[in-house]
Amino acid sequence: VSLVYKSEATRGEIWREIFAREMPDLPFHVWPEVGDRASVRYLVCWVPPENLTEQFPNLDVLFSVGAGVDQFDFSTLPADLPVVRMTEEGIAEGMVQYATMAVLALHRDLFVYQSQQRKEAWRTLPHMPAGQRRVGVMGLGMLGKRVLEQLRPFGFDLAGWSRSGCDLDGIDSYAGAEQLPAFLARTDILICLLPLTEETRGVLDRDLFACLPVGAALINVGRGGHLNQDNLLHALASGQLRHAVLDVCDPEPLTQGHPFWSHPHITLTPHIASVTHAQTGAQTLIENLRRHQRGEGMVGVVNRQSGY
Ligand code: NDP
Ligand code: OXD
Repeated sequence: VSLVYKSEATRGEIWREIFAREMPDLPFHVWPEVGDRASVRYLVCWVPPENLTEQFPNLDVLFSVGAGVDQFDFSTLPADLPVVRMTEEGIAEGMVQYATMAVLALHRDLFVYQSQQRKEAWRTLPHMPAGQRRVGVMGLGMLGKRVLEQLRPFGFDLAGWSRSGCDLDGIDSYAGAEQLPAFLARTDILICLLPLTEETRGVLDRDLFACLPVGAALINVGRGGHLNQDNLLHALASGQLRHAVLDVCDPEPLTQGHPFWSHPHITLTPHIASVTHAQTGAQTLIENLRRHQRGEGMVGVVNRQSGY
C-alpha cells in the first residue's frame, strides 16, 4: 500500500519528511515518481493525472490538497471512489484573515481613500458605525461560519445564506432559493464562500446584483466561475455595486489586458485568500488516513451528488 502526492513541489518535500516520521510504513511518492502503480491506494492532488484508473487501478481514496473539489471532473472518476477535501485549520485561518481584511477595507472606504491619495485629495467621507453595516456570507460551511464568527466582535449586522441555513448565535440565517432575495436585500457587503457546483456556477450575476442595495460591495473568495464578469462590469458602471474584491477569477490568471486588471473599482489578488499549510495539512491528511485504515469515516468526504 502506498501514497502518491501530485501537487506543489515544496509542500511535497515537507510532507515527505513528515510522512517518513509519522507513517514510516506508508511509502510516500512525489509525482511523477509513483513506485509500483498497483500498490497506490491513496492519491493526494490538485488535478489528477489523465487516465486515473489506468494509472492507479487500485485506488482507495482521492484526496484534494485544497478545500475545493471543483477541479475534479467527477464524471471521469470511478463512481464509488471516495473523494475527500482538505479541512485543515490553516485554510480557515487564512480565509478569516482575508475576509476580515476585505470587509474592513470596504467598511472604512480604504479603496476610495487610496484613489483620493493618488489625486492628492484630502477629503473625509461620512463614517458609518459597524452596527449599521450589513455583512452577508453566502455559503455557511467550514469557512463561511468561521468568517462570520470572526466578524462578530466588530459589531457588524451579520447574516448568512446557504442551502440549509445555520444556527449561529446572533446571526440571521437564510436558507434556499426562496430566501435569497431577502438575504441580498439586507446585505451591504456580500462575501461569496460557496463551492463551485452545477448549481452555483454563475450565481453572482445581474439578477443577484439587482437584489442588493444600491452601492453594495462584493467579495468573491469562492471561485471565479461563480461570477458573471460582464454583469459585474455593468453593475460597477451603473453604481449598483461600488467595489469588488476578487481573490478568484476565471481563468486564473486573467488574460493580459482583461478589464479587471486596471478597473478602478476592482481589487484583485491571485487566489491567495488561503492556502493549505504544509504542517497542519499533513497532520490532517495523516489523521484521515489513519481513520481510513481503521475502517472509520474520514473528515471532509465529498457528497458526489451535490458536488461539495
Ligand atoms: P463547505 O463544503 O464546508 O460549505 C459549503 C457551503 O455552501 C455550505 O454551507 C452549503 O450549504 C453551501 N452551498 C453549497 N451549494 C449551495 C447552493 N446551491 N445553494 C446554497 N448554498 C449552497 O465549503 P468550505 O466552507 O470549506 O469552502 C467553500 C469554498 O471556498 C470552497 O469550495 C472553495 O471554492 C472556496 N475556497 C477558496 C479559497 C481561496 O483561497 N480563495 C480557499 C479555500 C476554499 P449547506 O450547509 O446547506 O450544505
Ligand atoms: C482551496 C483553494 O480550495 O485554495 O483550498 O482555493
